[in-house]
Amino acid sequence: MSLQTSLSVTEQLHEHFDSPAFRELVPALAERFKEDDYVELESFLPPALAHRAEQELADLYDTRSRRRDILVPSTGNTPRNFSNLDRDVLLAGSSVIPAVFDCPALLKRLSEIAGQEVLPVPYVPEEYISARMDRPGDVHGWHWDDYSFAVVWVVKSTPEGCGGDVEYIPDTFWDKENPRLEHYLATREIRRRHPASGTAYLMRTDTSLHHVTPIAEGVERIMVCFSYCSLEDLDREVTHDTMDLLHPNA
Ligand SMILES: O=C(O)CCC(=O)C(=O)O
Ligand SMILES: [Fe+2]
Repeated sequence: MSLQTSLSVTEQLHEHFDSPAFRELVPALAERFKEDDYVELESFLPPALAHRAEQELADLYDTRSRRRDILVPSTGNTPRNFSNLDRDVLLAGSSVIPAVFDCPALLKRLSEIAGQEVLPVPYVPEEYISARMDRPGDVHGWHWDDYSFAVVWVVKSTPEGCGGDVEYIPDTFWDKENPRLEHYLATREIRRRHPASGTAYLMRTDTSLHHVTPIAEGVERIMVCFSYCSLEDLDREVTHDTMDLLHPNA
């Protein structure tokens, strides 16, 4: 038996995120994150674990996913059109995704990159979720997240030019009563990114207005979103309107 297969998922993740190769990337990522409120972590998971998680997700999308086609009032009635998996389904059906969320070495690296403590969110249904866009026009409309940070692992990306782009506007403020999207979209520079399959990105999600652009026919995009908070988040009142609409069974 190879060393790799004899290690548990937790141990493999620890080894990966604590490896010299991963740690060496951190200073440059931290610099970039300070600048952009966004950084990409290429080949986020070790290949064997990525492959395992992909297979688990494929099974879960076959059997446990729910189609969502809604407008979210608190983000200015922007659309969500995709299928998704909630946290409890991922907990029961994936040996990898829950372990990624909890991995102490990952939290340490994320904290170094963010320049502050990055912690698991205190609201269990929001810990990790997955969404798959697979119908023409499927879109994850403009919004902010409830907590400060998200790591979005793009399990499967779209070809360039077929939609599925991440666009964001940093340094924006979410007023749930009056989100003023038109104001931000009309007056601010929109930054566009296209994270490749297997890449994860860390974003400052409470102050970045962000969305995923509508996909073209015949393409598919699958992601897993891990949510993290700051120490400051723990002291403020956080509501979860969007989560409650998108994951009503969680
Ligand atoms: O799919 C993405 O890249 C973004 C997902 C997202 O913003 C979210 O789930 O809150
Ligand atoms: Fe988001």
